Amino acid sequence: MPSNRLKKQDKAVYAALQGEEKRQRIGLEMIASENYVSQAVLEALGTVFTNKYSEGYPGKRYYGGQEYTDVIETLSIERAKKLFGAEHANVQPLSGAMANIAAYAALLEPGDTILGMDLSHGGHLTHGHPVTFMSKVFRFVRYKTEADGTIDYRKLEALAMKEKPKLLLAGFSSYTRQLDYEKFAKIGKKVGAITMMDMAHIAGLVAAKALPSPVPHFDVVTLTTHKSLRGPRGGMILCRKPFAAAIDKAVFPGIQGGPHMNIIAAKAVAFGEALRPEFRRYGKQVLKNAKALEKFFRAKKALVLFGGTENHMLMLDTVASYGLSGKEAEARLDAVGITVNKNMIPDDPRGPMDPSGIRVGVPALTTRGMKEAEVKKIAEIMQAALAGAGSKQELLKLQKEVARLCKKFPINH
Ligand code: DSN
Repeated sequence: MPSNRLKKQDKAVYAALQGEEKRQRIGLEMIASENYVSQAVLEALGTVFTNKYSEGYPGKRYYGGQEYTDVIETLSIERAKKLFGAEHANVQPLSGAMANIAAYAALLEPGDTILGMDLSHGGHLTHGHPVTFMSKVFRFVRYKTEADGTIDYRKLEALAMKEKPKLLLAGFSSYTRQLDYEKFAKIGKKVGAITMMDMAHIAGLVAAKALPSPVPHFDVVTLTTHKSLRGPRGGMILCRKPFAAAIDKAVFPGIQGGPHMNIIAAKAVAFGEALRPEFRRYGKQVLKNAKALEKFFRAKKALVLFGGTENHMLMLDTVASYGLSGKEAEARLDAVGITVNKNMIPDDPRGPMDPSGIRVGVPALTTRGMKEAEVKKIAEIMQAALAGAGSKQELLKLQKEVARLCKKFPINH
């Protein structure tokens, strides 16, 4: 809860904070990349570590007064390595985008080729979308998914043989199937490419051992700490030892300045939580909840993309399923207190601001303690909102059901 000091000193900020706190409390968060951090993580974020400049790394800083920041960053690194069985961890990236950019900077020269997944097929902006600055620095080539939602690894291999990428990139922000890590590693080896996986979305599921880990298969693995991993907003890079020095140098001084030590403290707390047995149960439940969602929408004959889900999220073609654009579907669900995001579907004929689908995820619902029965109930509400006429009265009735469910499953971990 916000402190009294903020309430007295800055009413405008306090009012917005209260509004957001309430929005999160009385609504269902189904944006696949969002979650609720624990009270302990929140506390670590709001600490005096934010006052400190700590350019450099533990034991090698450019400013004095680092006895406690060194403890925090070392703890965060050691916990991260233990959690993912990694040889090296850099916990300073401020976000997933910065982690990816730093990895490119460490591994490549300008003009080098990166082979990554197409955005509309589940990839990510930072994997080479033409609107990004990185696309001006490196030559990105994109692979796509097949009509059944899988990746054809023979085609991927042929593309890699033709394009000779220096970096073969796996990972996604809206792809719902499991990648074959061994095949990526084999193709990388065959064409002499460094292999990198961006596991931002599934990092928590990997930490919980609910999904296989890409860490043993890839040279470099980037991630964000705030999605399924349920930590503070930020990024991280894991890598094999031979890449460690280049990665550290690329993060600082290559790309970033002073690390945000309060966030690194919160990362340490979150990794500590993820090392506990409860987190394993959480990860398994996330997968079960996503499957329950898929089962429901399949039974309703909605068009579930990529052939279903093997992780924490689902992609629905809302134009084909409900005659609603992604933007319209997002607005309908917003009106009943369910937050999702509109999303491009493979080779979407519509634009990114009003695409053909929505992406729906269950990590935040699962943090509230919801299981398959509640997910089914939520899916029924979603179905009623999307398939109904969308009248104000109808949506208000559904919103009340959402509020009741939220009350029964408060955010209190
Ligand atoms: N914006 C994130 C997501 O929603 O997946 C990816 O960076």
